[in-house]
Amino acid sequence: MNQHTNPDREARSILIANDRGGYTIPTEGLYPYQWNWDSAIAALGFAQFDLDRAWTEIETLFTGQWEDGMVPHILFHQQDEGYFPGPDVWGCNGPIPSSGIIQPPIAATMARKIWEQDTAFGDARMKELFPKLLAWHRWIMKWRLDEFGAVCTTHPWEAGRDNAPDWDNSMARMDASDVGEYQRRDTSHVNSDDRPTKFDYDRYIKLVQIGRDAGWDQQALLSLNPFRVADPTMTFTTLRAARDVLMISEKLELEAEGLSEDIEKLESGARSLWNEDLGSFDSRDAHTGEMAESISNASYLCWYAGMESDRMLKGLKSVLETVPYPVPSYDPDMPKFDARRYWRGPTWAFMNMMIGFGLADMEHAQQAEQLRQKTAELISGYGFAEYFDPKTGSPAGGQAFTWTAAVWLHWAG
Ligand code: 9YW
Repeated sequence: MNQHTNPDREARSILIANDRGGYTIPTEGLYPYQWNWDSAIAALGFAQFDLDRAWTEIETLFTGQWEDGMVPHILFHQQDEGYFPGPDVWGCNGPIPSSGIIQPPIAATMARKIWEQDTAFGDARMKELFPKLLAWHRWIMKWRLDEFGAVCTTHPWEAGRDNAPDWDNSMARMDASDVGEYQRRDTSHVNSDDRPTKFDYDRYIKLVQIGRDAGWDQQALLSLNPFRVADPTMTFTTLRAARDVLMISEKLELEAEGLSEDIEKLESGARSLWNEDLGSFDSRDAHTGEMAESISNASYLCWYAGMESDRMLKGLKSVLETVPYPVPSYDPDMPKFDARRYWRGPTWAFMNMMIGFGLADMEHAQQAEQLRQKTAELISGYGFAEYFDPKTGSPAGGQAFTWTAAVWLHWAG
């Protein structure tokens, strides 16, 4: 373990070093663009020392919003050869070159927190942003719901949990034999043992090709896209965002028609992801109806979405007692657990923070505090890594990572 003697200073310097002027890259080299949910977390970090910059982060994200309300998962503000697939592969036509999928919609929730902190300019900034948050929410309601009201991911990158075991069966059914030649760049920046496999990557690229060939026409993609999985990340974050958007609209007296009905629909969608045999919220393939049988860190976002569950709380308590550096992205007792491979085991500090927000909101202060302390130990002991081995704490993936720094400043530290 390498003690980080002044993590506050280090965290601030990471945010400042990753700032590209109005937006923050997740980390130099590996991720050289603006990522959607990373930015929302970065904004919380900035809010601890520069509220104006915090707003700007989210406002810049929304400069990439498409006319129909969609907010892309990556904005390619400036071409960078170090990343694949770049704007030419995605072939999108938004106001800023971008990817053609979204990421979990946490911007409204983080913007609400910044608004509550900013008593001077918060109302004015929020009034500007609000219609954009609402338009994105409506886009998700239109294009991403399954028949039960759960929110689907249409690409493993869309849920932000690239190689989670949640997608294994759905990915295995896909044919990517004609994906063609391409050059990965991620494995030239970090250890390939910590990254998704070639089998997965072929399918990630194939899904991009399908979207591009369909001109990112969502109506067409409903039948063309072989990958459509209702999952806890998309569902819980959308539900939470809807609650926050509604609350903001009430406080600022802004139009938000249909929000209460949307929340009800999303609540039943969230309940439909409950897997009784597994004793956890789970993912479900929207094409086949098959459950994934996965207990992930996203399953523990139920409180973040305002959903109580005794079974989840029991599970979390046991994780907090038995896993040295919780919360693992996949249940360590399951055969597919892989302590270092990305979303198949490692602990992600920003997911802990969101789980912690939920726990605190729903009066589980003790568990929220326990998780905060363990996350603080992890970061102060092992640094600002992209993610960590949940058993040993050892850092993995990219270093000097924006969202880990932001988590330290806003919550853990
Ligand atoms: C990708 C930037 C992103 C995160 C995702 C994470 C990874 C790779 O890195 O995605 O190419 O989109 O899985 O959650 O936003 O940090």
